[in-house]
Amino acid sequence: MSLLRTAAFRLIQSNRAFCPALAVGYRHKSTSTNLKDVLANIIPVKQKEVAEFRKNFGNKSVGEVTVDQMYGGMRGIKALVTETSLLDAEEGIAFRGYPIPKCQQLLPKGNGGKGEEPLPEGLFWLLVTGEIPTQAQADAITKAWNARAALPNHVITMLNNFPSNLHPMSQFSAAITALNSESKFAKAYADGVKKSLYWEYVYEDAMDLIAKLPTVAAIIYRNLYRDGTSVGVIDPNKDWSWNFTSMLGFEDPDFTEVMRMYLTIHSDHEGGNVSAHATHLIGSALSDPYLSFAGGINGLAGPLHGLANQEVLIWLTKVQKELGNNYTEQKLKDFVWSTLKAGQVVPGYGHAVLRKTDPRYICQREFALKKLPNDPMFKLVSSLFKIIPDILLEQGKTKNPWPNVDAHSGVLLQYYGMKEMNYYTVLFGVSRALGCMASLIWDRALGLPLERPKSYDTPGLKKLVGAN
Ligand code: CMX
Repeated sequence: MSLLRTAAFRLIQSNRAFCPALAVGYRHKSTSTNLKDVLANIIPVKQKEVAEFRKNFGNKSVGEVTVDQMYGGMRGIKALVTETSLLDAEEGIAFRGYPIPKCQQLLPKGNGGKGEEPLPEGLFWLLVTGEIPTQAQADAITKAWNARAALPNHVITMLNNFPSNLHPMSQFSAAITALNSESKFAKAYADGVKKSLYWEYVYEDAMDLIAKLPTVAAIIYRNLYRDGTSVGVIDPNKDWSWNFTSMLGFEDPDFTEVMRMYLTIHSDHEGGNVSAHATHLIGSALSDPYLSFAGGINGLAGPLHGLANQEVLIWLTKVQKELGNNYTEQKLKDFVWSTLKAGQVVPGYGHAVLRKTDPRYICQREFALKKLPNDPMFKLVSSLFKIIPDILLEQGKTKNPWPNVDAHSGVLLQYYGMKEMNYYTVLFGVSRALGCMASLIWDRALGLPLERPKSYDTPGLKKLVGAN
C-alpha cells in the first residue's frame, strides 16, 4: 500500500474519532416545542450580541483581498456571516459546532426514537436555534411540516404538464418559483410590514417551503420514472423522510434510514457555496424565500456543485460498462487517467474549501460498510478511493485530491433501487433547503442589508494596484 493510501485510511480513522463538539459542550436549553416561540426568545439576545460586537470591533480588519482572489472565484475571502454551520478545511462541516458523528449521536432519531439515523427535523431545529432538540421538539417539527405539505393546484398542474425531457432540477426550480404564490412574506411586505417583523414571515415561508418540497420532488419522480400515479397523502404520524420515501414509492425501511441521513448531511455547508450564497444574495433583495431558494437550486444544478452526484454515477456506470466487475487496479488507474487526459474533472473529488476526505463521504461509507459491503458499485467506489487521490496528486493541479459528498451518495441510492441518476440532485436540493432557510430566517432577524460588493474592470483594477 502506498504512503498516500495509508494516509487515506488514517484519515478515515481520524475522522471517526474527531469530536470538536466535546469542546463546544452539549447544549439543550428551551423546553417549548414551538420553534417560533423559542426563536423569538433567542433573536433579541443574538441581536444584542451582534450590535455590541459591531460597536466594539466593527472597524477591525479580517484580512486583505488580493488581485488573484478577485479573478479566482473569491476563494478564502472572509466576506459573509452565516450562523448555521462552519466548514473547516481539515475537519469538515460542523452544524452549530457539532460535527456529523456528534449529530448522529445526539439528534433525535426516526421511528419514535428507535431508528438509527437522525431526523432532519432535529437538524433543522439545531440549525435555527443552535440547540440540540428533544425528541418532542423534533416531533413537533414533523407535525408542523406534515400540516403544511399541501401544494396549490396550479403547481401540480404545472408539474404534470412538463415535458419528460425537461431535467428534474429545472422542474424542481420552476415549481419552487411558482410556489411563491403562497408567500406570506411577499404579502406582508406588500402590506407594509415593519422591518423588525420580517423574520416572522420568512420563518412561515421557510416552514411551508420545506414542508412542500418532498411532495414536489415526489411528483417529479413519479411523472418521469414511474407511471405518473398520484404520490398519495402525507401520513400525519410519520416523519418527513418516511413520507418522502413513501411518496417516491419505496418501502424498504433501510432506504428511509438512508433518506434521513442523506437529508441531514446535505443540508448546510456554511455560507459561501453556490446554493447557499445564491439564496442569501437573492434574499438580500427581499425577494421572498421561494424566489431566493429557486435561485439556490439553479446553482445546485451545476456540475461543479450538486449535479456532481449525478455525474459520479454516470462516470461509475461508464467504468463498470468498460471494465466489468473484474477490473484490476491498473485498469482503473488507466480509466482515471483517460478522464483527466480528455480534459474532464473526476466527479466527486476535490473541494473549494476542504483539504481532507469529506466527513459526509465517511459517514455514507460507514453506512455502506454496515448495510451493503458486497455491493459491486460500493466495492468499485472503495477501490477508486484507494487510487484516485494518488493520481490527482500526481497530476498536480487539484488542491484537494480527496473525495467529497457526491462521490458516495449515488451508490447508496442505486443499491436501494433508485437508479435514475438525473434525479439525484433533486434530493440534494430538498436537503439544502434546511440550511438555506435556517440562514435566511437569521439574515432577516439580524437585519442584514442588500448585498452589493464592489467590482472593478481590469483597467480600474490595474490603476488601483498601481500597475499602469
Ligand atoms: N478532477 C480533475 N481536476 C480537478 C478536480 C477533479 N476532481 N478538482 C479540481 N481540479 C482541477 C480544477 O479544474 C483546476 O484546474 P484548472 O487550473 O485547469 O482550472 C485545478 O484542479 C485547481 O482547482 P482547485 O483549486 O483544486 O479546485 P476549485 O476550488 O477550483 O474547484 C471543485 C473545486 C469542487 C469545483 C473541483 O474540485 C471539481 O471540479 N471537482 C469535481 C466536481 C465535483 O465533485 N463537484 C462537487 C463538489 C461538492 C459539491 O459542491 O457538491
